[in-house]
Amino acid sequence: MTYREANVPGFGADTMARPLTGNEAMARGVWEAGVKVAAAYPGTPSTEILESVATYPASDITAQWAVNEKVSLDVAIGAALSGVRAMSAMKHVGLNVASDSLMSQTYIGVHAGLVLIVCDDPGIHSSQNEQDTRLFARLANAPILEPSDAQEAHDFVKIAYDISEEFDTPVIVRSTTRLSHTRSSVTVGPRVEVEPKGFVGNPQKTVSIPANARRAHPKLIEREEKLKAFFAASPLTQVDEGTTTYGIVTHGTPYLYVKEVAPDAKVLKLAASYPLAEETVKAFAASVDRLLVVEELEPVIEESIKALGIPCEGKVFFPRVGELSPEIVKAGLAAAGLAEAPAEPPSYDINPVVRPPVLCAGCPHTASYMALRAVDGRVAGDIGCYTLAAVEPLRSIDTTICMGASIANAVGMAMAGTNKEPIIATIGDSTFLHSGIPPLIDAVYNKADITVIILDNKITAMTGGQHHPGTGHTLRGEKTHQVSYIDICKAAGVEWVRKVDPYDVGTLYRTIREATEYKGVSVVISERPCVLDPVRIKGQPLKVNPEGCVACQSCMNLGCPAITWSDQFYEGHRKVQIDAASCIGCTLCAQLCPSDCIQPVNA
Ligand SMILES: Cc1ncc(C[n+]2csc(CCOP(=O)(O)OP(=O)(O)O)c2C)c(N)n1
Repeated sequence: MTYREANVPGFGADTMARPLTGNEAMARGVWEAGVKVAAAYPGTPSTEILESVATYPASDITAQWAVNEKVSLDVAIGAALSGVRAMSAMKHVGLNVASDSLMSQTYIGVHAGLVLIVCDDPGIHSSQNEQDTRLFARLANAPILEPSDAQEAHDFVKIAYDISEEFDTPVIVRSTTRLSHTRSSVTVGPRVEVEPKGFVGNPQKTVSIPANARRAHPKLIEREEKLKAFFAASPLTQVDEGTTTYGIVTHGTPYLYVKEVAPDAKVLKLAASYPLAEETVKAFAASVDRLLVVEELEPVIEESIKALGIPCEGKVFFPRVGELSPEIVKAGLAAAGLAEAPAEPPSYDINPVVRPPVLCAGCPHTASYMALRAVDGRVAGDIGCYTLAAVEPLRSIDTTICMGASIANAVGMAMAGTNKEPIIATIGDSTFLHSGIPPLIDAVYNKADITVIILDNKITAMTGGQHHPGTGHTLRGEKTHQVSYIDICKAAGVEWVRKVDPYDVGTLYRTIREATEYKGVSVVISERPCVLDPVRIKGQPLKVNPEGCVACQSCMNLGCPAITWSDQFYEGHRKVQIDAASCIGCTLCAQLCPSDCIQPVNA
């Protein structure tokens, strides 16, 4: 029996079905739950959650980009403690940034409902790792709900608010790339207005000093036990009857794969890997001859079941890395002797041409990295579109760890002394505001000899073009204060700071060279809007005059997708041509061309 069949309150008034992605469905659930304050920092696959929330009226719900995930969660915490339902959304690695707040918030509890929507990325489609948020939930003692499809994504968000308020805890709703970005039919309902409760002054509860935290910790453990009992009794924890020769415990999207490849199996679908519905698991294990666990990424459920003294098999048959799929689940069941070995993987008769990711035609980051190649120093990189400069042909980044790491990495390199100088950190505008300012202060404070290049393309491009405090616009498009990077740098104590237009190649090269010659912290702000956001830029395209081209490949070094090889040759080498449809007329190639054979199409 599902929670819907059990008529869990809130699901009687279903009105309309519509095709929604998991992210849109969760946003709808947030709005329906009467949430008043929503904040997030973008990150694939979670970005569209807040963007979808912002499609609901501002009079119902505040939707705002925060400068980073910790700020987003802190905003939501402040709102919840002030008595209104609140939401904070982020990708899995965003929770690393927000975790400091979460670890204490679980001690403090909430006043009105507080839900974190965290989207994992099994398979690393667009991330720097594939950490499993369920481990964070266990570490923070925060219950985690794991929907399987868009309908559950919508429903579980609403249920999460009830759990949050009943048990006085923040609740995590965990999605994954597959769920966040898959569209399916979702029955939605109306918004429930929740009366604001106001802030209740209670420092013993809300001020996390040692005396209060000591009292709170045992309560946290008690709450864990109560939540175990809640999930054991709740129709959220679902048993699908089937053959009892073996039973499968599963969760989230893997539930769908299990149902597809083992339709006759007895299945226990956990709505929460943590806290474990222990009594249900015990009864389920006793009802089958053999117990298997099918879970994506870490053996969270498997280890919890084994800790109860119940034998089960999981990661011995199913991989601990990457995304699961029906084929992988079937292969695991076959390895366990419970299914026929799968045939060859299905062929879809598609042989896509391998197309490595590249910076867009006219991307302003391109010239900055060309200039860095010329300097030939040690480059600590960061995360954003510009990370693509790590690969050929730009190939000018030595390290990339996580958002905001570049400047302090460069400080460490300067302290250690590297076999290559100068030492340069490159960082995007959104990333600088996210977590680049404290390390810049640190660099000046500790007298590091580094150059920082702030790649200001006036948008968070990597995740699809979101506003941030450097764009001067809010998520809902209202004008707001626009921060000045020069002022921030000066306030941090940087004495050498210049702004340069990366389309002016000569000045860019000279400025970067001068910056690297300065002793101390120098900052170059390479400023030019992204060619895609907030407006798509399309200038007059350029063309190559084939007579003049000497096949020197200078323009090819840009890695511009508009420049390709032509059929003509010069002394045995291929000449180049420009695709007018892709070219945006940035003129970078024309500036690099030593034979002056690149001109506007209409020249
Ligand atoms: C902690 C964390 N949050 C979010 C992301 C997703 N993400 C990667 S880079 C980036 C920002 C990129 O914007 P910017 O620094 O302006 O560079 P651009 O892509 O515009 O060149 C985001 C949001 C992440 N990888 N890690």
